[in-house]
Amino acid sequence: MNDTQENAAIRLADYRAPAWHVDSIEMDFDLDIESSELSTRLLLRRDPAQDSPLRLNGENLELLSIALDGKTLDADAYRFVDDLLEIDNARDGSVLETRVRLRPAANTALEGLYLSGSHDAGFLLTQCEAEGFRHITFFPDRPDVQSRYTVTLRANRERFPVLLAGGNPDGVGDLDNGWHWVRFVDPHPKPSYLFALVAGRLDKITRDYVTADGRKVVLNIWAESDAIDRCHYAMDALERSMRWDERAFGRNYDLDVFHIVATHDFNMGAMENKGLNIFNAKYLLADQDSSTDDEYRHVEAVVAHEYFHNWSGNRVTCRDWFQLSLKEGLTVFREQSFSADMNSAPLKRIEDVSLLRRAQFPEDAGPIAHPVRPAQYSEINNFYTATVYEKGAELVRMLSGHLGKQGFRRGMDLYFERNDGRAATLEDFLGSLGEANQVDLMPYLAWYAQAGTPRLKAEGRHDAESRTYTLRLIQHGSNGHEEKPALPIPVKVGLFDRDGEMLDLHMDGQTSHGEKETVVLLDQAQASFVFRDVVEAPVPSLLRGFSAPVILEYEYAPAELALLLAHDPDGFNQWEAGQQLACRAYENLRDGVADDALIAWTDALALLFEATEIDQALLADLLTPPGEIELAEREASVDPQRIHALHRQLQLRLAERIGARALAEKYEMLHKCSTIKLDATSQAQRRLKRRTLELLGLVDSAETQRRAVTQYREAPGMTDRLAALNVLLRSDAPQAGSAVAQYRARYADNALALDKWFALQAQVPGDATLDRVKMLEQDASFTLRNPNRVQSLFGAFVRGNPSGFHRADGAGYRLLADRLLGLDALNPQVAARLATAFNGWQRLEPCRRELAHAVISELAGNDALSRNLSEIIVSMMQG
Ligand code: B3K
Ligand code: ZN
Repeated sequence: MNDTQENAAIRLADYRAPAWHVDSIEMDFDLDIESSELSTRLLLRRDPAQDSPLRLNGENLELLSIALDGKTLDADAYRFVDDLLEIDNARDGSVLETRVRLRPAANTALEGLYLSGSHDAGFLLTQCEAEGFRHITFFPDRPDVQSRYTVTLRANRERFPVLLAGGNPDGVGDLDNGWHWVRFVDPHPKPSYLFALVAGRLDKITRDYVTADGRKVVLNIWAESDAIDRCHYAMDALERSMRWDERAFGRNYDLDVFHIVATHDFNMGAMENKGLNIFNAKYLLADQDSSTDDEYRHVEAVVAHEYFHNWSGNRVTCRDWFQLSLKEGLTVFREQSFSADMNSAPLKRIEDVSLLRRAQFPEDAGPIAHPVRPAQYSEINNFYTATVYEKGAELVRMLSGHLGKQGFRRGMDLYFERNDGRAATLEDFLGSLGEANQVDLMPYLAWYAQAGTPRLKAEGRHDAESRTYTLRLIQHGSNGHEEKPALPIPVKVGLFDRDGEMLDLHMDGQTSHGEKETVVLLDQAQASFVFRDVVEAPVPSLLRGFSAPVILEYEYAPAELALLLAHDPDGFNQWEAGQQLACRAYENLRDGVADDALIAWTDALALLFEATEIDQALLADLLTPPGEIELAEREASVDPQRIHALHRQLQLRLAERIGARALAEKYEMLHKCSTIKLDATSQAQRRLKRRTLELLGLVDSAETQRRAVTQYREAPGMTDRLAALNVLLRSDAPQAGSAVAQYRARYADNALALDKWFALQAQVPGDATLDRVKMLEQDASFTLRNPNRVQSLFGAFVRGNPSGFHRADGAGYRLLADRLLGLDALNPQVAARLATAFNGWQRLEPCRRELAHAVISELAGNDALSRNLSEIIVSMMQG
């Protein structure tokens, strides 16, 4: 993102260490729904090397009183202007006391202290990352200021029986008038963004845990009473995560209690506040009647992610927000490694790479592209992106691959040891990893500094006489015209003979003689690598395991991809060959000049469909070609509706090739063993069953609709139920209406299940869906105030339904723009995230581009937009 509002931009290059630190902070809350009051006492420490006045951040705060070193300040001894409180005469060791009033019920932005749920039944909670703490009290709200927290919560006992904050419990007691108090002390100094409190009526489940180093910990998960029974899976996942981090990284938990709280009103997935994680209910609650298999896995992954932050983020935090990927990329990588260990590693890799291509590659190719470590921002909340998270995780994966498992562990041990209690930088990270292994990893910094997906061109040349195979690799940046420094790109390579056997690899100067797979490192613009004793021209399997986040360009013949699809023993690479072949098949259909790839792809999959030994979940993924968003990335002029039609045709050709009968038999076979169990085999069967039913629907509509009705009625769990409803909706089945109504009634009281109901309907392809979306907005349960609901209706429509959103008449763009305005007034973070759906508009075909441009320019001309939304819209106009 490139901000032209020069003065609003915050730059990495301008970083200065804090002039004032806060060694300890005491917070005393008097909590209530409409109005809460808070007294804060800061013990200040001055950096002797700097001479700036004391300046504290504060936003939307009503200052009730202020005193320095015990004396109330005169009005001319401080100034509160532009969200900064400047105080005269503070000195090293001064104590500043402020009292402020907060309005939680009126806080619709869900940042700072706010109310979740209704006035009468809801509870209070906080969200501080990135800069929410300044909405709670005056403070140097930046992650390199770390303090010891003592937090006392006071509230009416009946209305707020549960009072929680991060840290260890340090006393409770009764007060007058039916109020009570609870105190927490956190022994670990922390940045303000990790502060949290929760107050209200909540139930809990609890478990005792003993860490590998012998600490007794009480684990509590809290939720409203109607949801508490859906927290058991998360508790198991938490315990698995804690054990895994002890084993895999030697990291133990470090407080006496660990709380997780579920809320339905949350701007993102979850938050790793020290000792008091707060979760979007979507990533915590799970039960078989209302959660799909995918959702179970997401709960496990997010519970792990937030828990892992306790070390990668909390004990070692970020010096400034430019280093965000230091904690996020690293923690995503740690979560991915955990999930790969808990589930199937190749399937996890397929899921992660698909997400990268669907969410991060388009981001990197459009106007909001930014480096993993951005150089500047206007609103930091706009930088919690797929680039910082997912690409950031790929960079850590490359480093871990470079060092090997043990070397990476050695490096991580040194990183944690050296930086414990510090606010660190990416240089600190690369420095520790490198030093522990006596290698220089600093060249990888180039990856953190440049935006865009690099392209890697590969060419192979076989020389029969010398029996050598020369692989030439050439890298170039994403947009060609810009000169970018060369990146270190690790390329994992295997070679296949024409029978699909892997060759033993021999390279001069390499220790790994005779292995089937090796990693070559391209660390300059281009280089050649020579393999010896290669008798015939091999088929190279490149970038195995997706060893670097690049776009690979290699001129495979369709038959070569089919060979890899049939024989590659590595599940990820097998899938990848199929994806590349499917892209070529798609181009066959689009261009109408050849059908060699189409035939190769469908033939290879028809064979695999009959294979008995193949993993059923992998087969389901193999039978799924790249989605419409990925296909659009390959086009210079994008017509999303044409892409949708071709994508459908591609799958139709596959279904025809496999044949209605084979599909029906497989479906029946899988349907017979329907179960509610969650083990890997049962999940795999459901995944393949869903895919089979979808393909069958393309060749035998009426029969499939009948099957889907039965499946919907008899489904033992949500995975089957939702899959059936989806097929009914997408095939416009006569039975769809009653199934939709029945689902609505059945889950009237289950917000997360209703979210899926909105999303499924919003994602039905085609022009008619826009009117359906407008109708769904009228549903009694729809509200712009709840981020999950907004996401399930509008997010699903504008991001998950390209052919519905990109109507040729521009009505989708108009609808988005209108709702963005309403949403921005309530919740700027959610509005800004939704607005990124305009990404890629410059590559639309001319008519749609013109319509999108008109709508975006109109938004850009609106000077009432929040800083969040405005930054996104301004970037869209610039790209
Ligand atoms: N660290 C939080 C995200 C905070 C987003 C602030 N807008 C969750 C996570 O990545 O674990
Ligand atoms: Zn995170």
